[in-house]
Amino acid sequence: MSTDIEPRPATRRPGPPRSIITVVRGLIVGLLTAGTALGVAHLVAALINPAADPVLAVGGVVIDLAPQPVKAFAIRAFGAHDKIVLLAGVYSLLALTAVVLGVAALRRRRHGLAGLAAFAALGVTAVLSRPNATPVDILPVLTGAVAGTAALLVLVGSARTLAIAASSRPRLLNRRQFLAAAAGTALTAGAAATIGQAIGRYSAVGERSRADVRIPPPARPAPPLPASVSANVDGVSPFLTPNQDFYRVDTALTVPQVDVKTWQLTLDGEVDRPRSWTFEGLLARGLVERDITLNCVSNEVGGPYIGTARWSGVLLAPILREAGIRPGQNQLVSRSVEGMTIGTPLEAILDGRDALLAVAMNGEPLPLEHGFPVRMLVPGLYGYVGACKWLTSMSVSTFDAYDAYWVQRGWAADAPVKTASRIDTPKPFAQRAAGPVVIAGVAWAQRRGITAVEVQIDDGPWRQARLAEGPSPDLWRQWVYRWDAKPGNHTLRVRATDATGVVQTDQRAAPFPDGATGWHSTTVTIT
Ligand SMILES: Nc1nc2c(c(=O)[nH]1)N[C@H]1C(S)=C(S)[C@@H](COP(=O)(O)O)O[C@H]1N2
Ligand SMILES: [Mo]
Repeated sequence: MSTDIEPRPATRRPGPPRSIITVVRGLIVGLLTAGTALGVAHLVAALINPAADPVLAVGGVVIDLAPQPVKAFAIRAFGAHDKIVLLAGVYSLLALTAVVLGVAALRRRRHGLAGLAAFAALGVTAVLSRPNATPVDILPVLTGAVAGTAALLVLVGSARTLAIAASSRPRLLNRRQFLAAAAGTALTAGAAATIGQAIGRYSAVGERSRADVRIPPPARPAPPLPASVSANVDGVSPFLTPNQDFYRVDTALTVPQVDVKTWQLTLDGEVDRPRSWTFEGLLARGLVERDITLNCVSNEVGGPYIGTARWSGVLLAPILREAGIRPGQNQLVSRSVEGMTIGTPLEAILDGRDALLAVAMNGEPLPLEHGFPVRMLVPGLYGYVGACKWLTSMSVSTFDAYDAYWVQRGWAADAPVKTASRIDTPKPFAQRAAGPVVIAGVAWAQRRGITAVEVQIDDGPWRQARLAEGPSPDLWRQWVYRWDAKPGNHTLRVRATDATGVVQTDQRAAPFPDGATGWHSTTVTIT
């Protein structure tokens, strides 16, 4: 029994029970060991390749492996914060395991070391499994593991000294030793992480490159938007979505930092004349400017993942034609710098719509989050089949020959935007005074265009809403309905009709696998 080996000294001052001390100490040992390992790994990753940070790599693996319902839940529940939530989850799990290992390490050093080795193995596997990984990417994990081992030995060593000495030496001194070791390790971990962050910010090549980029004025500017595209109703999404409000959906845990000086776009696969462009070379083709509404297949009925911007870019169809598409091909596979693949039906690009290699959004170079320096944009298709951000290569092939990222995960290979409408105002559960109440929102059916929007109050008849102007079928349309509201709780519903005459279906469908359907409704209280 341990009490035989380490008898409690009679002089021991009353204090917390031994088991609690062990747990607290184990907690400190575990967290500081993990902190040192991750801090050093972060620093080394910042120096060689930010994407080789093991936490980011594990997070990336989680994103890629997460089953569809989990992803859908994350997008629904956390929206644009899904990545922060994911990283917080990874860190919490790591911290929890680290604490358990820390307590174990206090008993047996080799349990702690084995735990560290297991984490290093996990880190190496995750890092090497990332797209575009190279062997040097394991350096952050390896140096992190070495630093973690050193921290563990120092901390366990001092903790050991403390435990052995507990019976014979003054407690205070030994606790001091432990605290000194802990403080030293904490400082090392904190310094490594902070320097890593600073280097990361300093080497934000994408930010600097974007600041230097000059986008020439479009050779074919978009006609000015008439004021009548706006229904002039407070609470309706602005017709053009400001860049900082534009929704963001992607799998990138850190925003890719691309330097236009080294960036290249290649076109290959089943074409007669493969070729590549520098950024300047691409711009030299001349820019067109277009107002286009983009939305995400993951958008729920009534959801926020839609926006409209004035884009400028190079027309994609002529580029493909010049390259000479071989017979029998039906897919263009786009690849981004961080390894995303997006498959677009060639037909959609070549049928006369303005598919773009976009370089500017609302008069600025593309924001980093939206794909700087170049992204694809295909009007009428959901983003996951037509809007590859941080584009770096395009390859002509067939849908039989290659499944792109989302198709590998069960999403539809071809995904034209479905006709939909949304009530922007009143907000759900709003309270309004009886009398005139303005109901308004947006409707969209890119490529076809919206020709009617109707509103239904409770189970009453469908009434025509007034449509604001719709200059192009590739744009959403604002609508307004003036309602003479009577007191009570009411349900408001909206449905749209597209230019093919098809009325938006009331059949509820989830976003998976090719876009949500159903009527958006909202409940309000009239007093
Ligand atoms: N490289 C890359 N491009 C991507 C994605 C991604 O995850 N990675 N997501 C796609 C999806 S699902 C959508 S809806 C649009 C969103 O574009 P936005 O973030 O600029 O709004 O980008 C598309 N392009
Ligand atoms: Mo999307």
